[in-house]
Amino acid sequence: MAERPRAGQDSRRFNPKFTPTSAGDHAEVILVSYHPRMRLSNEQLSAWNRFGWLTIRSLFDDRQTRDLARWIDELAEWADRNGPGLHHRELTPNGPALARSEHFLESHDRLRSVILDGAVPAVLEQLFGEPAVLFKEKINYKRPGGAGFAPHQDATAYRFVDHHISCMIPVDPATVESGTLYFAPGHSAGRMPTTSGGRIEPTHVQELDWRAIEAMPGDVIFFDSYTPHYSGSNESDRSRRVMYLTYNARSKGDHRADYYADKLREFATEGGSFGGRRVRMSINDDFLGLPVPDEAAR
Ligand SMILES: O=C(O)CCC(=O)C(=O)O
Repeated sequence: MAERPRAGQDSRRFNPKFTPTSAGDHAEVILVSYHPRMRLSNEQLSAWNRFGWLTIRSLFDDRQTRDLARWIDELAEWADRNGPGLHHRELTPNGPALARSEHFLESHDRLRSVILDGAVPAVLEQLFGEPAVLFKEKINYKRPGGAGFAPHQDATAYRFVDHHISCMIPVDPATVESGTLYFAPGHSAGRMPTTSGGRIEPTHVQELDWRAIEAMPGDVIFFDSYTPHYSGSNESDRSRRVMYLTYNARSKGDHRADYYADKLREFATEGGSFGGRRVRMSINDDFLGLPVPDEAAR
């Protein structure tokens, strides 16, 4: 295990080390500690290009991860006070539960600095080959019994720019039991055939080579907006809180305000559910949860 910088040590002199867990067959690499001048290895970059996702272990240390969890709980409290932020609920077998909070960048200074500075934008700059601009931000709480997501590509729901990279930042263990993500290689093929609601066509889903990617608090999974993914429901007895941050390349412009204005307009005109069958959290019909009106959850 490489030495971590100690308090007071000049971090600019600390030389981070990457330890690939295999010779390139998995997009799975251990980053021992973040450093502002950190470079992704050629092996990491080729795994990224080949698979469309990249797991970096321990990108955040224990203290940062505890802070993130606390700030995410603050957002959850905002949901009960009508904001700030946009909040969505679902009906789980255990009763109504908060499913998602989004659009909180302007309202939470500490989260804003994690989103706009430091390790995540530094990695993204290398994946895009240029600086990144935030497109959207959200928390999926996946409380016990919370629903999963049908196989989809995010690109079909993200208007304004045709390519994005997201990262998944868990503050609880994201395991198969708690409903972590399954990814399949295939991003380089572009858009796959979809249903009218934006899910990948079932026949196509069966042909993909799905892999469960588990992640612990501190780890970050980066994934391309064309990478197919889905998740199961949370069968564990604790929440699986995850922050998702989505960015686009700076040369493609800043579209976050347009994205949220468009989403709010569409939800206002079409309602918060898909015909009362499923709760509507995204532009696409990929969330498998049951709708619950806000009042029922209080
Ligand atoms: O959090 C999850 O389980 C999956 C989320 C997802 O795929 C999405 O929000 O598009």
